[in-house]
Amino acid sequence: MARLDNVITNIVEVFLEYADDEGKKHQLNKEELKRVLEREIQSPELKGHINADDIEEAMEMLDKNHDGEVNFREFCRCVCDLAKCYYNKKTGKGAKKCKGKEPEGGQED
Ligand SMILES: [Ca+2]
Ligand SMILES: [Ca+2]
Repeated sequence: MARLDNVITNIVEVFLEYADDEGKKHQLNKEELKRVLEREIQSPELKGHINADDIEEAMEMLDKNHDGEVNFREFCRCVCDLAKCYYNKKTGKGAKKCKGKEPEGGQED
């Protein structure tokens, strides 16, 4: 498979594998989210942006529609945010605003 084919199918497959594990299908609850973050993100610099040790905070950060679970759309946004962080780091654009928080929340840390 070409590289982007791989990336795209992997995003879908990783999501479904964890999201369909328990509870609601196609939704990551806290336990599932914790597992996917712990097992599928190993690079220290990416781990630094989303911390599985503080799953409450990670969930709050990702759960944009506040239904207590992470759906595929929210998961994609997370992956995309991590990609942007990596991009910024690689291109030297400064990775400061890479906590995955969006201005709509109104809170800065
Ligand atoms: Ca689930
Ligand atoms: Ca949600």
